[in-house]
Amino acid sequence: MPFEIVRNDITKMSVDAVVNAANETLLGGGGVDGAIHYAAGPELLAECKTLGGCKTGKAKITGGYNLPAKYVIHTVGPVYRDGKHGEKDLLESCYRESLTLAKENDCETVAFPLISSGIYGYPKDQALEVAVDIIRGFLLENDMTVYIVIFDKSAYKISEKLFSDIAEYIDDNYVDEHTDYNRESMRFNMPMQPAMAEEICECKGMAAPDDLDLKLKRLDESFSQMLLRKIDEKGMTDAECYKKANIDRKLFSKIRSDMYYRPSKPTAIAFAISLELSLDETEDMLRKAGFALSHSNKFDIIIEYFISKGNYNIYEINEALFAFDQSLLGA
Ligand code: AR6
Repeated sequence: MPFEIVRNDITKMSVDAVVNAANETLLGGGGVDGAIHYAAGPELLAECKTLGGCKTGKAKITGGYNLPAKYVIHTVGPVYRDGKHGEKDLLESCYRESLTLAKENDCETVAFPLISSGIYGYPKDQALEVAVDIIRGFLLENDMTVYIVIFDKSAYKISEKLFSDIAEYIDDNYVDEHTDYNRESMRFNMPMQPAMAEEICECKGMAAPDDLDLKLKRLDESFSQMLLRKIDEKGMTDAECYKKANIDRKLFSKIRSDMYYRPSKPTAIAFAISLELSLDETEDMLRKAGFALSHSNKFDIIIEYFISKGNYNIYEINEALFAFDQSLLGA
């Protein structure tokens, strides 16, 4: 998955580079900075001393020493005052500069903490929004796996309004398996097979009309075939589709070359989101992979919430899924 939000201690991440939320001296401090220096050992400080500090919004790279990561990218986030002192531009610059350094050093995997959102006081929901925006833009042009590492889940915040809207939607729609039985059994009913439908037409002395013919053929379509057809119909390129789906190129190639590929449910939904399918079309696509959306599952209700609102931003959907402790969309 090119972009992922994970709960972890960043010093434990086995990635090419971890990003450190440092200060302008680059000589260590509290928060994630202290944790990284502690885990990397004194050689990290020795190298940092040779760097001559770093300006706010900029980034510098060192070795990772005793960390599982090969490199540490030190960036200095802004101290948040009131949001009117260029804080957002500076924070955006931290992510951009860090990603550029990672790319220049051939990193394939990079892990970020939520820069400035601790001691420097940047509101967490806004800090997350900035991080996701810049990372998303970067991943449209570059192949890399980027993690946002959340240390303390209770401190993780999406916008209050979105959170309460989704919570309300879940409350309104969440039903236990029992009450949902009828609906579920209807959803899981097998679609009519082409031979069966043809037989019915024959019995009734009817010829199957052209559009029925087409529909019947589509019943036989595999997930992979439907995906490729939809990409064409939407006038998208393959790359546009898999990037928007937060799916990496390798997995997409596998699906493309294997007509019978069975994706996981989050992968199948990620493609439906990327293609901006309606709820019915999404159900159709899921069925091809052997899945359905259900009201006895929070994950499904959250997906339904976003599709029904016409919001197909997979990054926002993943932020919300993470906030509700659900698995994320993508590979
Ligand atoms: N792994 C992942 N995230 C962490 C970890 C960890 N081990 N520890 C803390 N966080 P902060 P800032 C989260 O305060 O706001 C230092 O003294 C934390 O919950 O580390 O940019 C520097 O030297 C928060 O969400 O960085 C500077 O003086 C996020 O990391 C100053 O703090 C950033 O919190 C920088 O402040």
